[in-house]
Amino acid sequence: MGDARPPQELASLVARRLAERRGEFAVVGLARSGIAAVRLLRAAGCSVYASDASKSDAVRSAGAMLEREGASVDVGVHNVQRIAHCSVLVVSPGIPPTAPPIRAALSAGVPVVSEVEVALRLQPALRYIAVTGTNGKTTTTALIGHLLRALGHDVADVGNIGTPVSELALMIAPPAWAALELSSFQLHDTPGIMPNVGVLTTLSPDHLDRYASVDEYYADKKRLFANAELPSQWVTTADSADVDALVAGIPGHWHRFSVHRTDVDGYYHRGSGMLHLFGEPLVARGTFALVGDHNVANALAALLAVMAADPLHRTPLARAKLAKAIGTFGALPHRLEPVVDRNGILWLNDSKATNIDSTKVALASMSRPTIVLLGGRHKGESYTALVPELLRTAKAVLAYGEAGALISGDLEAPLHGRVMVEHCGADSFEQVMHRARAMAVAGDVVLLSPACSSYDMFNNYEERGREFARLADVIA
Ligand code: UMA
Repeated sequence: MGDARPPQELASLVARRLAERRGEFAVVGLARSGIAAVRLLRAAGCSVYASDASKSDAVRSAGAMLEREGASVDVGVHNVQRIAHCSVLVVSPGIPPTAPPIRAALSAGVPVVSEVEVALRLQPALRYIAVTGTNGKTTTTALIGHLLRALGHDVADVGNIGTPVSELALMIAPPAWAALELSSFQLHDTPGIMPNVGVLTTLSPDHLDRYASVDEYYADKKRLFANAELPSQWVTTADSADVDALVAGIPGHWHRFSVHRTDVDGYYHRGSGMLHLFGEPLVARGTFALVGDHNVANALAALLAVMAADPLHRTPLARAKLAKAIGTFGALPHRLEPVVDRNGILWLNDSKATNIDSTKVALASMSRPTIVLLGGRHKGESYTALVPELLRTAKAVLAYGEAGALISGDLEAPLHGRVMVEHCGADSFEQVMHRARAMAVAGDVVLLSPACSSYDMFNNYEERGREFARLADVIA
C-alpha cells in the first residue's frame, strides 16, 4: 500500500508544495529521521505539525526541542484529522504504511513522502550515489564514502546508515557529495530519487514481518530505478538471477560486478588474486582487510560506483588513489566485527545480520569451529536455509529470545547428532553469553549473527552488538 500516483507526479506535487511553503507539513515519528525532517522544514520556513505515538523520554525531549524551533508537536498521539488536512506528510521509515496517520493521509489524497525525499528536493545541488540491496548496502555505502574522500571530495555517509540526509542541508558548509544508503522502507516513499549512480547490491527475502510477500519487498527495491533515463548510471550484481529479472529493460548504463564471472566491468580474478575494474587489474584482494567473498563483492560495487560517477575518477592517478584507499578500509561495527580475541577464542559481533541471508553470508565466511548465537524477534523466514552452512562450520547453535523456540524447532531435526542445538530461553542475553563461554575452547569462534531483529530485548541492533562486545570482554 502507498501513494497510488506515478512517482514523477507525486515528486513534482511535493516539490511544488515545498517551493510554495504551502499549508502545514506533517511529520510522523520523532526519532532520527523525523527530528531531522522537522528541523529542515522549519529552517526552510514551512509550518510544521509533528507527532509521535510514543511518550518515551527521548520523544518528549525531542518534542520540546522542536517546539522551541517553532513546530507544533503532539507526543503520545497522532492527530489524524489534522494530518488528513495537511499539505504533505513526511513519514519515518520505521512506521508501516498501515499505521493510522498514513492511512488517514492517503485516503484524504495527501502526498506521503520520506524524509529523504524532502531532503533531496531541498538540496538540488547535492551529488549522491544511492545504494540499496538486502545485504551489503551499509558496507558498500561506507566504502563509497571512503573512496570518494580518497579522491579529495567532501562526502557524507547518510541515510539508513544512520545520519538522516536532511542533516546535511542544515550544515553551514554542506558536502558536495553523499554516499546515501536507502532501505526499502525509505525507497517506498522517495518518488523523486535520481542518483548520480544507483547501486543494487543483492536481493533476498527480508522484512516479511512488514511486507505481505517477497515480490512486494522487491518492488520497493525497484523504486531506486523509478526515474531511470538513458544517461543514468547503474551498478548491480551479475551473481543474482533475481536482480537480473528485477532490472530487465530499465534504461541507463549498466556496470555489473561478480565474484564468479569475468565478463563484466568489475570482477575478482581468483587465479591472480586481483580485483579488475573496467578492463584492468586495480588492486590485490589481499590488501582489503574485510573477510568473505561478500565483502569482495561490496568492494567491487563501491569501486564501480565511484568510477562511474565521474570520468575523472577513472584516470590512472585516480585508479592509484582508489587502490590505495581499498587497503585502508577497516571492518564496520556490528558487521563481522572482531570484538575480543582471548584464550584462543574469537568473539565476532555480526549483530547487523537481522535476516537469514545475512547470517548465511556470515557463516560462509567462517573457517573455524563456530558457536552461533541465533535469536531475537522473528521476521517471518524459516531458519532451515541455514542448515548447510551450520553443518559445515557450526559446533553448536544457541537459540535465544522470542524466536528461540522457533529456531530450535526448525534446526533440531536437520542438525540432529551433528550440531548441538540448545534453546536458551527468552529473557537473558547474559545467560546466553555465559553458555557460549562454557562451550568454547581454544580455536573456536563465538559468532553473534542472530538472523532476527533485536527488538525483543534491545532498542536496536547497535545496542545488541554493544552488549555482546561488553559481555564478551567481561567473560571471555
Ligand atoms: N512511531 C510513531 N507512530 C507509529 C509507529 C512508530 O510515531 O505508528 C514512532 C516511534 O515511536 C519512533 C519513531 O516512529 O519514535 C521511529 O522511527 P524510525 O523507526 O523510522 O527511526 P529513525 O531513528 O528515524 O531511524 C530511521 C531508520 N529506521 C528504520 O528504518 C527502522 C534507520 O535505519 C536510519 O538509520 C535512520 O532513519 C536515519 O535515516 C535503521 C534500521 O534498522 C538502521 N533500518 C532497517 C534495516 O537496516 O534493516 C531498514
